[in-house]
Amino acid sequence: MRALGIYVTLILFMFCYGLQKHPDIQELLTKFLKNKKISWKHTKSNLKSSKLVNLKVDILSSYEVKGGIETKKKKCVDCSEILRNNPSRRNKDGVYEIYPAKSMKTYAFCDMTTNGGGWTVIQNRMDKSTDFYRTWKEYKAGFGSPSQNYWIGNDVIHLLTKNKTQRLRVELQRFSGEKGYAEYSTFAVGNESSKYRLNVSGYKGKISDSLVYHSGMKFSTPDQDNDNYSGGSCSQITHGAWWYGYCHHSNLNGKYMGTATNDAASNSWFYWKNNRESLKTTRMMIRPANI
Ligand SMILES: [Ca+2]
Repeated sequence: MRALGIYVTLILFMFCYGLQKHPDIQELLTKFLKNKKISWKHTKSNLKSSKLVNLKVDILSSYEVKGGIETKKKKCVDCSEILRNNPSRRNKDGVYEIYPAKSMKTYAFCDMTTNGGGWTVIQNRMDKSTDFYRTWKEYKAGFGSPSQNYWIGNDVIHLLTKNKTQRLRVELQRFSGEKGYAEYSTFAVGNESSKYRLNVSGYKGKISDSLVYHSGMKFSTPDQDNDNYSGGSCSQITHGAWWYGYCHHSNLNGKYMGTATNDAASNSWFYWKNNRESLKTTRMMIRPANI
């Protein structure tokens, strides 16, 4: 609850007999401020005019009112809901609190700018300070820092994509500085029992599609091989965690090389330049399709 101390002096013309508090003031102010808690006191009254013949007196009264405006913080499911409930957040990118489920609070980076904003960032990489070669449990729960390098967590991604059709936007930057993006009209990840199976389709963008190949695949980590390659673990071979098939067309959780190294283990998006060049920055973010 955010309490806002306020001081309001109301000047009211009243029609009454003698010096007394107006009985309806508290009710009026409560309604006006939509408050639950208000304290008020009558500070002064001055005689303005009188008609003694009719025993009627006009009083100019002042009231000092102190109250807290009670703003019950809404628990927003994702960044699009934050923006819908608070349009002043537009163009204010940053880390916000979200509630993918009623009892589950987490922090996400919200892109409140791109194409109208409201994007919940689920993956972000900008340097090599965070290791992305991690276990199933770590990918399940998420890791890193939302304002820097992070994976929001497979459970969160599942919760955010299970009820509403979500759009996915992938934004990439090469070490040369060149930028590009891909968008998908449908993106969903199943629950843990499905091994976080990916469902993605509807590509459009500037960097060619390198993800639809992975649709229908299960998620794999170094300690869980759920890929289609019987000769080994794609996750271990290509140093990442992804929806590997036989093995990958994209590997955004692969190794951050620090230079444009062409390597199967690098964090790459193959069909952009037809190579496995390590990328300088990568971002995956989702937003409901119907906004
Ligand atoms: Ca395998």
